[in-house]
Order: sequence, then C-alpha cells, then structure tokens
Amino acid sequence: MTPTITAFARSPDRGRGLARDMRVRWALEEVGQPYDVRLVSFAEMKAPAHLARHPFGQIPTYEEGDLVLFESGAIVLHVAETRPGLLPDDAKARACAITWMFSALNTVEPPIIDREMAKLTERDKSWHTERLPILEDRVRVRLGELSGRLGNADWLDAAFSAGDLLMVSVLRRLGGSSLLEEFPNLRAYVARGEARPAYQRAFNDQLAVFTASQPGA
Ligand code: GTB
Repeated sequence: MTPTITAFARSPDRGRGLARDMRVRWALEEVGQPYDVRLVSFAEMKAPAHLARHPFGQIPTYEEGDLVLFESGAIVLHVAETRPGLLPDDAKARACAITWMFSALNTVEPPIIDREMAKLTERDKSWHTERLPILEDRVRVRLGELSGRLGNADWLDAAFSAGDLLMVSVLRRLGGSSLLEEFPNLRAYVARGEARPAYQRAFNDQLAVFTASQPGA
C-alpha cells in the first residue's frame, strides 16, 4: 500500500527543505518506498480532518491503510523498522542507531530551535541581544560534543542509518549560520548526507511543491 504523507502547500522555508516533511520524504526515498503527498494549507492543518490525523495540527503525518502517524521521528522510525535500509539488522547496532535518532531530536534539535525561534520572534525585545549569544553558546556546546564524537568518521556509527538521517536533517537547520562553519567535520557530514541520491530526490520533490505554489508557475 502506498503511504500518504502531508506537507505544507506553501512552505514558509521557500523550498529549502527545512520543514519536517523533508526528513520523512528522505527516509521513504532511502528505502525505495513510493509515496503520495497531501498538501495542506495552514487553515486545513487546523481543521477537523487534519486534526484527526495530527492532534497538534501540524505536518508531517503519515497514513498507510488504517495506520495514522504523526511526529517526524516516529514516522522515520516506522519507515526504518518496516523496510530494509535505514537500520542495521544486528540488535545492538540497531539500538545504537535508534539512540542517535533520539539524540538528534531530543538533545541536538531543541537548542537549535530555541535559537531559531529567538531570531524569528524576539528581535524586538530589549533583552534579545543579551539572550541570543547565550542560546548560540548552547548550540555551540552541543555541536562541539557531536563534532568530537564524529571525528573523522563518515557516519555516527559504522554505516549510514536513520540516526544520521535525522542528525543531518537537524543540523541543516543551522544552514546559513556561522555556527556550523565552526565545525568542519560536521559541515562535511551534512554535505555527505545532502549528496545522497535519496536526499536529492526528496529535496527536489519538496522544492517542486514550492516552485509550483509561486504565482505564475
Ligand atoms: N515534533 C513535530 C515533528 O517532528 O513532526 C514537530 C512538527 C512541526 O513543528 N511541524 C511544523 C508545523 O506544522 C512544520 S515543520 N507548523 C505549523 C504549526 O505548528 O501550526 C517546522 C518548520 C517550519 C518552518 C520552517 N521554515 O520556514 O524554515 C522550518 C521548520
């Protein structure tokens, strides 16, 4: 059965692949699973039909028969557990890869989002110039730790896994900031992820949605 995911009809990231449908698209491409996309407007995301799929009225969601999932991490884990290609067969190696999935979402992404939100929503506050460096330092600490662990390796464990897919997706949110540039091995790690054919297909598909949403397209 072909799964259906949801994505922004008009992504605020203007096709940069930063919305969280990108990581789900990438996972589906890695395992060679074709999928359909239901594009939703902001109004549709908060309407009953979508709220039945996603209690918080967000994207992405994933439907496959009577299975309905939300949370990009849970969706990527489901894809990785039900198709070969994103998790090792060996039980211990699999547990390690899943650990990296959780650490991408629970340990690395939160400080990145805190910084992003501060830049987006707190610029007019009197304390913004004092708070921003604090948030940047929190990101820098995490990046330093991750950089130290990755070292010269290509991937976090022996082979590319769903852990790398989520970690690269999370680090991409720093694109355009000098923070990632401070850690050349992490910058190269992100570039390696982005060079994967499955990533490229996923990126181009979400970019095509943005391009088609432009006036005159
Ligand atoms: N924890 C959930 C998950 O991982 O699936 C978070 C889902 C989420 O935040 N979804 C966002 C959403 O639906 C889109 S991805 N927001 C609408 C709402 O909450 O009403 C977050 C996102 C949005 C925009 C950019 N951007 O413009 O760069 C990047 C990321």
